[in-house]
Amino acid sequence: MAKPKLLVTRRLPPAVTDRVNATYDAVTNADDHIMSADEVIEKAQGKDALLVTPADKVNAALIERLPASVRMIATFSVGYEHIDLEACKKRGTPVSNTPDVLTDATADITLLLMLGAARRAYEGERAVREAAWKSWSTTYMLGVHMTGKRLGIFGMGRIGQAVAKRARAFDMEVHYSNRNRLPADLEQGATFHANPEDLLGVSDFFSINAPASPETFHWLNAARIAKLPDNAIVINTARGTLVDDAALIAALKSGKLFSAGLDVFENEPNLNPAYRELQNVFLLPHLGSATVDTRNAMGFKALDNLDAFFAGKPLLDRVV
Ligand code: 8YV
Repeated sequence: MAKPKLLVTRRLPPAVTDRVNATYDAVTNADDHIMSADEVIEKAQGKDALLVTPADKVNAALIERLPASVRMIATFSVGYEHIDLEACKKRGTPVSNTPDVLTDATADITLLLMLGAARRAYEGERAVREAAWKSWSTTYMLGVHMTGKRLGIFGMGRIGQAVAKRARAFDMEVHYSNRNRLPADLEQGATFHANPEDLLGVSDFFSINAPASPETFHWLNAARIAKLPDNAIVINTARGTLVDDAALIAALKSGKLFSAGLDVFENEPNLNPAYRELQNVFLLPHLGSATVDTRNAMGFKALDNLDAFFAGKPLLDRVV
C-alpha cells in the first residue's frame, strides 16, 4: 500500500522525522524556515495531510485554498488558536493536537518563572555574569517569599492542575477559576472561584494557564491588574494574547506588581520591546514544552493521530 503523502511545515526532532520518513511519503522542512501561505499551498498539492505548528497561520483563507487531497491536519502543539476550526469543520477536515505529553514540562516552566520572578533570578544572574556583585549584604537583591503564599490559577485544565500539584509542594494556598468547577479528586483542596474576577484579590501569584480565545483576549487588563494584591507576581505560560501588554508593563513600572514571569508574548517573537528594558520581569522564549522527551512525545502523538486517521480509526486527540 502506498504511503500517505504528508506535508510537514517545520523541522521536527530527529526521532520524529525518522518515524515520518518511515511511514509517510513526506515533504519536510530541513532548514526550518517559516513557510508562507503560498508555499504551504504549493507544497500541499497532492498531499493527504498536513503536520503544522503554531507558527503556521492555518486561517480560513489558507483552508479555502487547500487542495481537495488534503483530508486531515495535525498540529504539533496543544494550543490550536492558529487554526480556524470552524473553517475546518465546514470543509470536513479533522484536526488533532498534542495534549497531556507537554503538561509536566509546561508546569515545570511555570514554577521556574514563579521562582525566577519572585527571587529576581534575571537580575541576580546578570549581576554575577557582569561582575556587578561586589559583596554580600543583608539587604542585597531581596525577593518575594513564595512558600506559603496564595497562588491563583486562571484556567485549571491539565497544565493548571499540574502547576497546582507543584505549588502544593511549596505549601502554597491554591485558588483557581475555570469554566467548570473540578471534581474534588482533581481539585485537591484548591478553592474555586466561579467568577474569575474574585480570583484576582486572593492571588499573590497569578498564573495564566487558560487557552487563547476571543473570550480571553487581553483578559488581564489594567482594571483586573488593579484588583491583584499590591506586590503581586504575574506568570504567563499560556498565550501572550491573554495579557494587555501596555497594562502589565505600566504595573511593573509603577511598582503595583513586584514582577512578572513570561514565557509567551503577543505577536511573539516580536514581543513588546518595553519588556526588555524592565529589571522586574523574567523572560523566556516560549520554552514551555522545550525538552527532548516532550518534543519527541509531541511529534509521536501527532503521528499517532495521523496513523489512526489513515487506518480509518478514530483520532486520539481530535479538536474538530
Ligand atoms: C509549543 C505550545 O512549543 O503546545 C503548545 O501549544 O505552546 C508549545 O508546546 C509551541 O506551541 C510551539 O510554538
